[in-house]
Amino acid sequence: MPRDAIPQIDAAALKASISTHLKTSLGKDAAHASTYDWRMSLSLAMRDLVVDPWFAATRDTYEAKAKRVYYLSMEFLIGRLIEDVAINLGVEEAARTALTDLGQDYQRVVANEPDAALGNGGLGRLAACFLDSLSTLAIPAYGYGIRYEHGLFEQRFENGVQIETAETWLSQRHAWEFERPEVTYPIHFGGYVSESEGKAVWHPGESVLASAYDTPIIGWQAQWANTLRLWAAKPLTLFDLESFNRGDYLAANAPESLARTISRVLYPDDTTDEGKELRLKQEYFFSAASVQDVLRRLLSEGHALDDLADHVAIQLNDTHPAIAGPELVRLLADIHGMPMDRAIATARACLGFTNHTLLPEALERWPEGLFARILPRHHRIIELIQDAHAKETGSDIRIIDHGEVKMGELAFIMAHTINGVSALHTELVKETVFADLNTAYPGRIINQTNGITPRRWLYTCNKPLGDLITETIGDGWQDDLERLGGLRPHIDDAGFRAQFRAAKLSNKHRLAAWLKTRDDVTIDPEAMFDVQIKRVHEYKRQLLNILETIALWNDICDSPNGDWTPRVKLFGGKAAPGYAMAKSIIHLINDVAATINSDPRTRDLLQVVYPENYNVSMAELLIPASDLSEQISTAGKEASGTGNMKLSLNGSPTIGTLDGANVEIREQVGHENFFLFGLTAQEVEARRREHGFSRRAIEESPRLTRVLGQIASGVFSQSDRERYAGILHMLYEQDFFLVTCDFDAYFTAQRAVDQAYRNADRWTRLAANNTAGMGWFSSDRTIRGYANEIWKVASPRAT
Ligand code: OAK
Repeated sequence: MPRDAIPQIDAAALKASISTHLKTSLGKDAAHASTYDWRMSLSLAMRDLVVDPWFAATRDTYEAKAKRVYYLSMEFLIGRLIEDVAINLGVEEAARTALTDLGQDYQRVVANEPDAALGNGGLGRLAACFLDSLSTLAIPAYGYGIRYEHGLFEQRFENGVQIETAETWLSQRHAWEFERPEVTYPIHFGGYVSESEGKAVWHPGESVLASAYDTPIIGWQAQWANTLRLWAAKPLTLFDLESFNRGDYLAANAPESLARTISRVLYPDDTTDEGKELRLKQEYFFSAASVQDVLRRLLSEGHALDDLADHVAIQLNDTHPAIAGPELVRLLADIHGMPMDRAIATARACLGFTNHTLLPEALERWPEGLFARILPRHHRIIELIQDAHAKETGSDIRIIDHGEVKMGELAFIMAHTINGVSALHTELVKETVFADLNTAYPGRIINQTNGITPRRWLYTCNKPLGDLITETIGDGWQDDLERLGGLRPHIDDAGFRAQFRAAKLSNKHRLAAWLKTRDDVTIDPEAMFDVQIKRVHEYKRQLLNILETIALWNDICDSPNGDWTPRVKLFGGKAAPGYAMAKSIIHLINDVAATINSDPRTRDLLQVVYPENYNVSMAELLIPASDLSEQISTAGKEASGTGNMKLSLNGSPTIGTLDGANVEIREQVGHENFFLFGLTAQEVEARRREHGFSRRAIEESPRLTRVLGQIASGVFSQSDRERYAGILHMLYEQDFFLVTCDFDAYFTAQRAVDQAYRNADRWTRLAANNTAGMGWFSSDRTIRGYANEIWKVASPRAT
């Protein structure tokens, strides 16, 4: 490792650099600088430090002619970068001191940075963790995505109802990016295809430019930096002069507004597909720009297109970039003259595809007419891919079927390897969504269980615990997380347990102080913090949690002198704006919170708190402060989960079902350190087939019957009996996600949690065993798996 790549900078030099940027980049005098000015100056000073390691990485890749990974993703949920970069560069203390010397508070400046919310949830955050690990492992890689002008919407509650407003992170300058006006590609849509001398020629109807913006992603200890290249859509011609001269200003601006629309907003859907023309254009826009960029780089390095797979590994993050397959075939065949069969084989040899959901509504399908209108040449190429696949396998599985283009089938057939994201999920992928394709191509589906970066999700966000770990087992765990196992023998030491408890308590105080300042909400750090943070979806069953909360409230009211364990139930998460049931669940949680929190009988024992606008930065506060992690999805529905990993790593045991990566977490941390309940995936399937199962489950549970009666009679809705009629009807008549069937088991498991928590020593053992057992869930381990089993890449620094 060329250690000299690590920038050496002390507080004085950093202070000088910040001051210079304030003056020359921001044009501000220290006396009149705002927090924004200081934040930008600090970011630019730190960005300067990233450039040398970034150049060194590019140089080494080039010199070694190393194979590169290209990670294509519609979403990169990266959050804030200042602390992340400071930690990776090892300059956090210097930055703190420098700002203090300049009369500024480091924490206030850090908090001024808007979250880069270019993602919805799990899939987007996983992509961000992967970028961190790729750089940490010094694997040459590019992340490719869209530079959305508006990231994920901001959430407010008005009388408990979710209201969405546009997010505006780019209304300020983005400190970390480098604009690349020289890197542009034309992207075409529509038109028609003609044949001449056996060659297909696409005559597009409209075109835009994809223009690159690069953000360096620095790895642990600044050994390596990769690039996140985001594409912005721009018009080919800035405006239509002819219309302008006629005085038709609207028409004059049309090319610009048409183009800009493509990269304007992130679709706010999590696992459901809107089926919008614009969405298809977004997908093609960034996939086509990325593939053109890949080929340009390959050719500029003097490689032959036939050797593509020796130099290039392209990973499709779910089906959103699946059109990259046919686009690659189009470029190889139509533009570079490769025979079609060879073009298909060459493309496939470098494509991998990750599936992130089993929900049928999330499997993208496009109406064939729409698809053929927007991408006429790709429509034809997909037919040829389908023919080649039929010839190869003898299977009659179709990509274009019943008037729809099925992107899951396309991605599968065009990829050499398909992976699921947890052991259970991968088995279910083989048995359900891709059962037929698994038979046609046996062995093509493999598992790569997700992971999380321990740099952001422990070392940075949880300093008290990080320090204790370092004090106990030494440094080095940050990029070798399995070392956490070394904590196990210390768990028997009462002194260690006391320190572990103290670390948790200080994180709880930090969260309590933040809630007080931001929302004027008071919570007691001595109470158990019970946390459910994730997108709001029926399958994730926030509804189960809030129904149990009501039942607990009832029990406390019935036996006010019982031995209760004080709890704060914390929720965080957004619902897709068009998802009425999820929004109704949010409303119910807020209504229940208003009722319970104002009840003097239970105020000291039970509280419900739902801070608005959950995002990555809020997660960084909530996760270290959590005592109990709610992972209660209907078994068979959560592909993996990664919040489950973050919480357990931070010493927050799970109450959960056998779903997604919960199964593997439970194995790693030990069954006795996990609160299991609920039906298994197989039992779920069987139960669903029983007629009237939910009505029966309700009748058999007096607690649940009472809770639903209270909701129906308007106890939580100011006597409005209609407000939750939709939820109640769903529970009685349908309950696809089996909330009713798992209710009693969940309630019982929660009481076991209460009992364990009352014994502080026992609880600390549980919590510490979670931290000690989570070493396997580093995204470094996951990326090593992809590198060895899918991409076949190594670091040029590996000796
Ligand atoms: C989003 C849109 C379409 C398809 C899947 C998603 C998504 O976010 N899936 C989530 O991916 C995470 C990363 O693999 C998993 O941990 C979650 O379980 C899964 O819901």
